[in-house]
Amino acid sequence: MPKPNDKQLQMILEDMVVARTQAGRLWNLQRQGQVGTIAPIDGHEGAVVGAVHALETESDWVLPQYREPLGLRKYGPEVLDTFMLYNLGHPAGGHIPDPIKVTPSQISLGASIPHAVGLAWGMRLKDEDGVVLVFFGDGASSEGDFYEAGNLAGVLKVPVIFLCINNQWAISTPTHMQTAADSFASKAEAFGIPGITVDGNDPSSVYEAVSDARIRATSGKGPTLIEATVYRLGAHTTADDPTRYVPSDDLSAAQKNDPVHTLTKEMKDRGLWSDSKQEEVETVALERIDDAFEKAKNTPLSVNSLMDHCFTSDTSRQSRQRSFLTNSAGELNE
Ligand SMILES: Cc1ncc(C[n+]2csc(CCOP(=O)(O)OP(=O)(O)O)c2C)c(N)n1
Ligand SMILES: [Mg+2]
Repeated sequence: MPKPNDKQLQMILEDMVVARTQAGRLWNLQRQGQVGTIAPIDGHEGAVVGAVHALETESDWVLPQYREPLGLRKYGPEVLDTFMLYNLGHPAGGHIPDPIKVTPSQISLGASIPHAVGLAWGMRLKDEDGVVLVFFGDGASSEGDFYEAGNLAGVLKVPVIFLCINNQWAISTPTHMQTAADSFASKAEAFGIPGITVDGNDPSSVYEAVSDARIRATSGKGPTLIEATVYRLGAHTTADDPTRYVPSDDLSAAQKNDPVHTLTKEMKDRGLWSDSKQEEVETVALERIDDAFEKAKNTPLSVNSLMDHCFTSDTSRQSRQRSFLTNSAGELNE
C-alpha cells in the first residue's frame, strides 16, 4: 500500500492541528451564543485528514456526515466558508460552489450513503475519472440506507469507498449496543466487497487503506468498506453532556492515543515539526476561522437561497413561494 511521505505527513499534521484549533474556537463561539450547534471533530482528525490526503481533489468526491468539515481543508477554503454560512442558518451555505467536490454536511444518518453510490455509478456511466468517498459513523451503519447502498455498490462494482468512523459512540449508545457483529468492517462480507479495520488514530494507516481502496475502485474492481477506529474525545455536540455516560477511565485511556498529540510527538522526534511551527499553524487557523465567521455573519440572509440549488428551474409552486417571500423579505429579516 502507498504510504504518505514526510512532506505529506507534515501537511497531514498541519491540517489536523488546524481542525483541532478551529473546533476549539467554534466551541467557544457556540458557548457565547454566536454560532449554532457544532459536532466537534476531536479524536477524528487522523482518520478524516489521513483519508482526504489520499484523494485527488480534482476528480474525487467527498460526502461528509457532520463531524468532518474542519478536516477537509485540502479541498480548499470554500469548505470552511460554506460550513460557517450553513451553521449560521443560510440555506445556500450548504451548497459548496463548483468545482469543489464536497457535498454539504448530512445530519440525516446514513442518507448520504445511497447518494455516494448513485454518484459513483453516474461517474462510471459518464466515463469520468475519480472515486467517491463517503464518511459515516458507527451509528449511521445501523440505517437501512447503509445496507441497501452497500449491496447495490457491490453488485454494480462502482468506484466508492465507504469510510465508517467507529468512534465507539452514537451519542450515548456504545458500540456493543449498536451491533452484535465482530466489527463494522465485517459487514462488507454480505456486500461481497473487501472490508478492513484500520487504526483511525494513525493517519498513515488510514491514508494507506484509502489509497489502496482508491486503486481498487479506479481499476474497476469496485468498492471497499473501511472501518477506522477512533475514540470520540469531545462531546457528541454542543448540546450534549458526555460526563453523564462516557466512563472517565475509558476517556483517559483514549486521551493517551490522541491522534493530534501522537503525531505531533512523532514528528517532533523526527525533526519534522517544532513548537514554533505549531504556534504559527494555530495562529493562522484562528485567523482563518474568525475570518470565515465574520464573513458569514455579515452575509445578509437571502430569500432566494432557500430555493436556489433545489432544481435547475423553479416549479410553479416554488415560483409563487419565491415571489411571496421576496415581497415580504423586509419583514422576514426583521
Ligand atoms: C436518521 C437519523 N436518526 C437519528 C438521528 C439522531 N442522531 C443524530 S447524531 C446520532 C448519532 C450518530 O452516531 P454516529 O453515526 O456513530 O456518528 P458520530 O456522531 O459518533 O460521529 C443520532 C442518533 C439522526 N440524525 N438521523
Ligand atoms: Mg459514532
